[in-house]
Amino acid sequence: MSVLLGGCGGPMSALEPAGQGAADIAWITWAMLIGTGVFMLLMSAFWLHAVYRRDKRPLAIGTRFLLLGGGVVLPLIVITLLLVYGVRSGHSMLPIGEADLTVEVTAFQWYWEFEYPEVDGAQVVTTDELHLPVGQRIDFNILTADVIHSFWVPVLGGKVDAIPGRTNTLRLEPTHTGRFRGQCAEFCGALHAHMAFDVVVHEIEDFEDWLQEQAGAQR
Ligand SMILES: [Cu+2]
Repeated sequence: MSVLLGGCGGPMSALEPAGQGAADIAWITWAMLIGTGVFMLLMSAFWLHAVYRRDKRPLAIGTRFLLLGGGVVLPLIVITLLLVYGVRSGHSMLPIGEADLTVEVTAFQWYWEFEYPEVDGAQVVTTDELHLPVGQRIDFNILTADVIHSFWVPVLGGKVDAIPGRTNTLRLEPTHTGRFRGQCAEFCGALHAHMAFDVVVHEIEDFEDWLQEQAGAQR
């Protein structure tokens, strides 16, 4: 098992979440994987039983019960649960309510530019390196300077496209400090595969210090 899952960790793993949105996505991934696995085993057991049993008379369970239960009631319950969970976790990645920090993201062929709030009139901008504070709600206003790209930090949450002429906003909330990695998730030309960036999640005070330091260097 550890051999099979050996490639699933690391700084870009959606299965090792370090953010609220990614944790929601990882939870539903495991729930669906285990749920469908159990269901498949159960169905396989029924199938084996049907094929190999000696008594060929119809089962005692009514076909009506099986059809209504398996064809109407079960899908209704599963789809309703998925819908409620999906809407709730989807909303947590939308800019609803005040954010603690807003970062302007601009995608270029083939790099990323990140613009942080001004500090005493100095504008801090980084390229291919995104610095964030832990435990804060952060809105990313995502723009593109040329073609369609897609902003994605798998350990933090879902991905959102950068579309010419539009600003798309994604909210992420890092829950762990550390160094992670993001990647453009929309084919955008010859160097698309190289359009990755580092993500550094700091303690809040360390982030403030970093921002001050960068602003000081700009002056
Ligand atoms: Cu791109």
